[in-house]
Formats: sequence, structure tokens, C-alpha cells
Amino acid sequence: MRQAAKIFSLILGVLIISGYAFAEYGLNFPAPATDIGQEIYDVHMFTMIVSTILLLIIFTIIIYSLFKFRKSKGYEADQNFHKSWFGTWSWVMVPAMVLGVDFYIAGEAQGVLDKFWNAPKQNCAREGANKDHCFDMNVKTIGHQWWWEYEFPEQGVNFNGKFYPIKVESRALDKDQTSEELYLRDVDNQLVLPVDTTIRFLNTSVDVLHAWWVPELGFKRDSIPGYIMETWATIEKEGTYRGQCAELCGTWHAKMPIVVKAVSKADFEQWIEGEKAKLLAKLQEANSNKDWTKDELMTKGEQVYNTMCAGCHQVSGLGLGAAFPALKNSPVAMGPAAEHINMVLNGKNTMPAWKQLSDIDLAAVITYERNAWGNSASVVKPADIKAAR
Ligand code: HEC
Ligand SMILES: [Cu+2]
Repeated sequence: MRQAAKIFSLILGVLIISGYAFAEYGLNFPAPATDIGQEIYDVHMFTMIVSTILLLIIFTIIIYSLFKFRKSKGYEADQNFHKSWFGTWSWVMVPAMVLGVDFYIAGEAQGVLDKFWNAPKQNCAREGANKDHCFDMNVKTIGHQWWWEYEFPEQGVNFNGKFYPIKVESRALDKDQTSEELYLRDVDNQLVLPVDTTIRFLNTSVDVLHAWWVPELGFKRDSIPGYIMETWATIEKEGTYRGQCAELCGTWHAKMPIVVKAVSKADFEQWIEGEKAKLLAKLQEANSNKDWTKDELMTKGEQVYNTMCAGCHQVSGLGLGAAFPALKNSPVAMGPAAEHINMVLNGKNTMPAWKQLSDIDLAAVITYERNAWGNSASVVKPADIKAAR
């Protein structure tokens, strides 16, 4: 009896703890926002219903038998059951029926998988495209340790004869930048997407395996460096959908949340126009021969530092443990500009290379590191970066 009480309280304890852990998630998957998501949800519900019915039938028989044929009533095991017609054939019929149900579920699931794997290859805008199975736009999702980059290859601006696509860098917000319940689920820049538009996602990574996963969209597929994995979706409902990286990708895997904001086509156009204007202003600024003052570089540099570098080197410039060195009083940050520039441009060991940043951003962040937190060293100008590239 004491044993039973112990087991009972253990089960109760586990239930209570898991109740807390899952309190905010509700009982089922979130309501899907795409038709493939809906089909996956339907297969899931069908499977759950079948297994619940089987569970009820089996438990009813077991409990009934335990009670009805109990020893205290004097029941003895039936020694002739296997000689009857049912006794001979039931062990073939019952598994065959169960297998039939299994195959049916597998067939349903395979149908959804086929539909999902068969990503549209043709642009709907192209003449002769198969109108039943084409995409309206592409979105590239690029995994980085540890943030997401999005690119809209068809939307962008022409500048000096070159096409620059819209890019969005999306990083997790820290504890004090968001609410308690959205901690690790919120980002600085959301991915804005239009509804009722067939979107082909081109998923890739620049370092290790990641996986761009938003449950409401219904799919999950690894992002593999050097490969492009296609997924696709037509979002049917406006709303904010949250997901996360779903492939273990290192120390800060948990800091790769995804936020998709699905808006109407008109709102999306408006958002894209805003992004184009911002991009154009940035390109123009980078191309002007403006002479940046130290104050201007410091202000811009603080911004760049806090988004790009503080994750490892910390806002305080004090670094983190043995892995990420302090920049306050660092011999590199306080030393000759050329070595400092080389370190940031080309990286070293786990320190990433930052070539992709503009001359202005690099000059600003380096000047900032040389003169923040009580450091004091020479100012670095965009022209110095250009010369060092
Ligand atoms: C992913 C983590 C990470 C990020 C993000 C990062 N760094 Fe580093 N950084 C490192 C590591 C690790 C080192 C040490 C490299 C070594 O010496 O092996 C380092 C070294 C440095 C040093 C030399 C410090 C010294 O005293 O040796 C400078 C300067 C520096 N980083 C600047 C930057 C700048 C500027 C940025 C943002 C644009 C940045 N880092 C972003 C990890 C990072
Ligand atoms: Cu990841």
C-alpha cells in the first residue's frame, strides 16, 4: 500500500510540474495559418482520435476483464479459448485491422508530405507559368550563429547600376528589451510577409545546421550551409507568428527566435517601400564623401556595437569569461589602428570576420571601441577601412 501511495504521489507531482511548464501553450498545436499547416493538423487530429478510440476500447476490455474474471470470484483461466473459431483467428485479424489503420494514416501523411516537398519552381509572373503551382515571391532565410537574416531577392533598389536586394537582420531581444512572456520569443526586426501570396522560402545557412521553423506555417526543414532547401507557404490569416531555430546550432541556439508578421498585400507593399527608402539612404550615405566627425562616428558606432558585437563582448565592453575577451583596455582596441581594423575585418578563431559591414559602420564601431568605456585611441575614418579592404 505504501508503495502504491509513493507511485501515486510521484505521478501527481510530474503532472503538476508539466502542467506549469505547458500552462501557456494550451492543449493542442497552435491553429495553423496555411493550408499545408491545416492538412498536417488534420492528420494529427485524425491520428489522435483513432488512438483515443483504441485506447478506450482496450482499457474498457482490460478493466472489465480484471473485474469480471477476478480470482476472488473463483474464475479460472479458459483452457479452450484457442480451440474456438475466434480464438484461432483473432491474433491474425486484430493486427491486420490495426495495420490497415496504420497504412491509412501513413497514406494521408504521405500525401501532405508530397505536397509540401513539391515546392513551386516557376514564377507566376513569367509567361506560360503553371498558374496552379507557381510562386509569387521568394524569401531567402539565412541562418547565422546566432541570428537570422532575410533577403527579398526580387525587391530592392538600383544604385550606381547595381541591384541591392532588401535584407532584414533579425536578432533576439534581451530580457530587459521585451516582456517576460516574450523573452527568447521576440526579435528586433520581424519578417514582414504578405497574406494570400505563394511564397517560396529558400533556406540556407552560412555556418552550421539551423532550421527555420514557425509552427503556424506548418513546415520545418534544415538550413544547410552550401545548399538551398526549398519550402513554401501561402499564409491565409494576418497575424504575428512566432517560431525558433529547430536544429541544435551551438551555445546560443535558444537565442534564435523567429517572428513573422503576416499583413495584407497593401501593407506589405508599403513596408517594402519604406525598406527601399531606408536602403537607398544608406547606400547614398556610404557613397557620399562626407567627412565624419568623431562624435558622429561614436553615436553610430555605439548602435552597431550594441547590435553586432555586444552579444559576445557585452555592452559593458568587459567580455564574457575566457571565451570572449574584454575590449576595455584591450591591447588591440587601444593599439595601432591597422591591427584593430585587420582583426575586425578578417576575424580570428571564433571572432567572426565583419567584411560585410559598410565602411562607415566599420569605421564607426572601431572608433567606438577605441574610445568607449574609458579607452582612448585614434579615430578611424571610412577611408581607412576602404584602404584596408
Ligand atoms: C561570436 C562572438 C563574437 C562577436 C559577435 C564579436 N566578437 Fe570580437 N572577438 C571574439 C573572440 C572569440 C575574440 C578573440 C579572438 C582571438 O584572439 O582568438 C574577439 C576579439 C576581438 C578583438 C580583439 C580583442 C583583443 O584584445 O584581443 C576586437 C577588437 C574585436 N573582437 C572586435 C569586435 C567587433 C568590432 C565586433 C562587432 C562588429 C565583434 N568583435 C564581434 C568574439 C566575437
Ligand atoms: Cu540555429
